[in-house]
Amino acid sequence: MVTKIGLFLVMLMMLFLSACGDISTQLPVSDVQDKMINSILINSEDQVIGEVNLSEGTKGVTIEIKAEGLSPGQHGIHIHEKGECTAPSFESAGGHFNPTNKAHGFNNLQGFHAGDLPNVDVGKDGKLYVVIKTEELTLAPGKENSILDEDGSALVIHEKEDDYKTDPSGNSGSRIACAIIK
Ligand SMILES: [Cu+2]
Ligand SMILES: [Zn+2]
Repeated sequence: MVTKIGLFLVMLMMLFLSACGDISTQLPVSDVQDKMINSILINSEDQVIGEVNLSEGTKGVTIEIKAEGLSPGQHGIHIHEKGECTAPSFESAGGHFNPTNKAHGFNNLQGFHAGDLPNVDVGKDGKLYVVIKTEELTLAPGKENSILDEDGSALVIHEKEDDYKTDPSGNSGSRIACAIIK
């Protein structure tokens, strides 16, 4: 509410100022729509194995992942709470991003974490290309569900598939790849 009123006041001010002809007549465009995050994905040996691109539109955040050198099959992936990817364990990224204090998993009655994402399927060639959309997250700073909070966040790929119900991490095994989101 406060931010809405604040935004309204800023817009009024912009209108007033542009009416004076002192500044550009171009109206301010929301930076949320334009924000794009590009990050490298590293494995537990600290080697670059791909990239992660995030953008935000009117319907939430789009996460694009390109990677290679992964083991074929289903893998759990999540947004974790801290923007730190220290190999080999990636424990530095903390737990799942969970601003609403829920339990883990889409099939958990007390769930789910805002950072929970659907499993991804790595091909027999070890390659992954996937685009995931989520309305649970935002890149807009200052919001409770912003993954661009003070310490950033991280996208983590796990060894095994997420069972969507075991708290706190879906029994998805160790962390095998990590990308900083800052
Ligand atoms: Cu995870
Ligand atoms: Zn979770």
